Amino acid sequence: MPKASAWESSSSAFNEPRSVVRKLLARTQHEGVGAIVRRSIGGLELRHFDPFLALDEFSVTAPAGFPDHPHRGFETVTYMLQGTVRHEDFEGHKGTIEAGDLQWMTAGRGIVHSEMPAEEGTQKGLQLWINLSSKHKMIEPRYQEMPSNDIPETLVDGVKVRVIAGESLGIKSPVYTRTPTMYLDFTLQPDSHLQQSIPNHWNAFVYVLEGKGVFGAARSPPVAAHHLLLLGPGGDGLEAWNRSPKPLRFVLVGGEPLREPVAQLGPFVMNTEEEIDQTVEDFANFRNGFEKARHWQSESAERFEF
Ligand code: FJE
Ligand code: FE
Repeated sequence: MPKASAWESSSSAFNEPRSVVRKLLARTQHEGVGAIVRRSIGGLELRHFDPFLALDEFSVTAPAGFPDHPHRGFETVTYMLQGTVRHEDFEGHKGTIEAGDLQWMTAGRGIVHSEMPAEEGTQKGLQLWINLSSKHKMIEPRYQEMPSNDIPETLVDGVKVRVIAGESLGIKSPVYTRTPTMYLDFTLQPDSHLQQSIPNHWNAFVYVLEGKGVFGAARSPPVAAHHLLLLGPGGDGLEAWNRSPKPLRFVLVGGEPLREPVAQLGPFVMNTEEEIDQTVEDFANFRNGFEKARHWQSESAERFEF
């Protein structure tokens, strides 16, 4: 038997690589209160990418942040890159999300919470919004939280992966994805190459965090940080190369499309306009999951009096 070559041993088998069908630069915009986000999914250029509703690369420096606000009908996945965010919700669930940590929040029928910087300096991270199917929009809220040390990680032939959701290079995340989702954080050293399988029929994208990478086809031009790449529907895997002298870091995210109508009003995402009207009414009247919003405000709101 010949010795496995570098890329064979760092690969996961697939038949046909997917190609990049669209490239989008995420420009900065203001969100929350004084916070800055690079929004790639969820903006005017790309409204949704089923089942994904939004992808924000956020940057917050106190006193900016995301003070008390509601969510209904989807999940927010917060993955910290730098610094610390403090969160608290109307049920008394609170804590900090530090660099490398993950918070997978299923808002379901309703959450009201705040997400604020917890340190000096700039806090950075990614927040992904994943839609829930009509069957699951009104489920009880729940959290899955993983401190950095608990996120499965491995290094094979210059390719490091942190498995936020799904499976890669022989390791698996314990996170339960109500909407079937994969979420992988890759760092490729110079001259390394990756092959990662992606389920057929799933929508999938790459978001580049650092460095420059070649994705999809070996002859395509390198792509720099803050770009979103949509992968085509054909094929069952991603091929990526780092031919630059610096590390390349990107996330690969995929999900099974829900193929349902989306009605959105800010942080409320339902299937129909009637359900959105009902949600606005529920929130205003503290009903159907928003009961605890009546007498709650976050400690940060008390401190800063927004
Ligand atoms: C917001 C609804 C929201 N991007 N990235 C409306 F939920 C939000 C919001 C966020 C957010 C929070 C974090 Cl920690 C990271 C985010 C939007 O809280 F800004 C508006 N306008
Ligand atoms: Fe939020």
